[in-house]
Amino acid sequence: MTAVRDAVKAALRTQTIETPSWGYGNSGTRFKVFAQPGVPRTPREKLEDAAKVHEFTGIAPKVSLHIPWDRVEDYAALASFAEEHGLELGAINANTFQDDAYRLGSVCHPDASVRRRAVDHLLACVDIMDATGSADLKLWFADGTNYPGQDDIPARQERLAACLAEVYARLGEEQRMLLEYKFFEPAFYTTDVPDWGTAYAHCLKLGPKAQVVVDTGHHAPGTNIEFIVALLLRERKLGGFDFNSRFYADDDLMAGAADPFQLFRIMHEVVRGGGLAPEAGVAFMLDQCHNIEAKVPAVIRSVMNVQEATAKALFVDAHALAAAQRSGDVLAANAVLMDAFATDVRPLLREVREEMGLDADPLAAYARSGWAERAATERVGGDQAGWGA
Ligand code: PSV
Ligand code: MN
Repeated sequence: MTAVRDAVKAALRTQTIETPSWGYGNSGTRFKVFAQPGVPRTPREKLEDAAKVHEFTGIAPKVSLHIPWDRVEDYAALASFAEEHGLELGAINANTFQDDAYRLGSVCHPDASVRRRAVDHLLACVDIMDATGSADLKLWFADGTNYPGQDDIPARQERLAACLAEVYARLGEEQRMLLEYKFFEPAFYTTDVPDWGTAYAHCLKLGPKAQVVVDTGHHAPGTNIEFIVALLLRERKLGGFDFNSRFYADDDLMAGAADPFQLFRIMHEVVRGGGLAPEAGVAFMLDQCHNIEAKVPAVIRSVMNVQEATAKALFVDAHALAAAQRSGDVLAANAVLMDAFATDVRPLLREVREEMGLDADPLAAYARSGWAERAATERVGGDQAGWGA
């Protein structure tokens, strides 16, 4: 048992989780954005908050940026600021969904001048990656149609392919394009990248530097996400995750809050498919918004939830599982998974943290640190980051 525990601990030490800059800003629904005291006003202040998540969890050294929400004059200076805070800048998320020009779409828009504007933005994001040292360009498109007949479905796919190809050609040796899918919203009749199959087909045509992102909140109810993960890993096309929880739609709640068993099943496929090893290149990102709860502790909780699901997945007895599967023993095979899921990994994770020189309880340590109070006192005036706040 000690050998198993040691192996689990060693594997856990290789995992890092990337947190989203937008998770630290104010957010809400179309009904209301609730501002919170101490919320960052600038990309640097978002990084200061992210640094706290890393300080207390020890496994969140990367931060995804969103452009233009995190626009700054000097991106290299922002990267240095991140480094001074023990962080690295992670994926650059493009935004081709908030300009008036994008009413009918961006890279799939019928008007070539709008597509040009969108591609220019994506190319500018690659310039930013060059300056920050970020390896990943993360693309999610709000493109689609609301009414039958509104536009030509295959023509939109052609436009998408051409725009992606232009951006792909601009990527450097070590850079990747991560294409995200989402089954609906904001378009309701057709969505141009609605599912993993569409994203996969485009990535396959583009080449090895294009991979698919699985946002756990972007599926119809009942979709077997772990199957998608297993398949993409097998095809070496799983670029990463946007973890979050959903009850109904793209809820963006804390990862592991709604359905920790699903998160465990996903992490089991990751472990089974070799996706935990850093060389597999799977980016474990969060894509969340904390509308009613305090943001930094919510991100800490989410990181811990992903880590717990990973630890449980690492406790799956692979030999016993393979033996049960080979002999067709359905109940035994299922029991192997359920035993791992039922393992209380919290004592082990406390040990891992202490071995890393951290407090065993990240949330209590954060609360004691006084950071929330300090931010609320010092971050007064100016415009808080977020939508509409
Ligand atoms: C919109 O659905 C979204 O949540 C996508 O998942 C992106 O990853 C994220 O926003 C940031 O653009
Ligand atoms: Mn996402």
